[in-house]
Amino acid sequence: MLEAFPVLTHLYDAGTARLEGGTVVERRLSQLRGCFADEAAYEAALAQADTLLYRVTAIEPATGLGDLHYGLGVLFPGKVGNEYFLTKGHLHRTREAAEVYIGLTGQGMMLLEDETTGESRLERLGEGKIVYVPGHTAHRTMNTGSEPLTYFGVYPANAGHDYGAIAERNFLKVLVDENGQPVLKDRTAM
Ligand code: PAN
Ligand code: ZN
Repeated sequence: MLEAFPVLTHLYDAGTARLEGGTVVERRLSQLRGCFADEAAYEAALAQADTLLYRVTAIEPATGLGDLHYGLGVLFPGKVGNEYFLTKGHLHRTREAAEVYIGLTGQGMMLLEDETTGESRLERLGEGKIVYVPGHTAHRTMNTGSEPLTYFGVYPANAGHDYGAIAERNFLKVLVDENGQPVLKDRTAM
């Protein structure tokens, strides 16, 4: 029946990366305390301004088995010290839940960390790039360019977001700008 069929089409504004009809979450610098490795640079940046780092518009059409949720993200360019602006990062509450990211505009990278082995992987994310995030993998996005990085993510409706586990120990690696190039370092070496 037509009225029971959750066909949803969305207007997506490439300029503002807003998705009509979604739930909008905005994250400012003050909400990312503990995420950046250089704490002094973080406090200095925050004293200047509580900058908007990113915005995600999530669409959750249904919550049954097999349903999908999706979101449009925009992560603005900038750095704290020499560390690129980044998302909080999370594991899915349902650890098996994977996700597909599709890069729409801008230049960035995704840091993937296997929860079981602690192994890290860095994948490019930007216009024309698709990144598959397997289950049991913490994921964080960084903007390494000078334009907003916009991307679209699709995940199972039962995925859920677990921020606590990664916030407690943080990602093992940090992506920094060294002479204009993104370089992945051990957090302990910072
Ligand atoms: C994305 C993320 C988005 C923002 O839609 O939610 O990039 O990152 P944080 O959620 O870590 O703040 C996603 O991975 N959803 O599952
Ligand atoms: Zn996710």
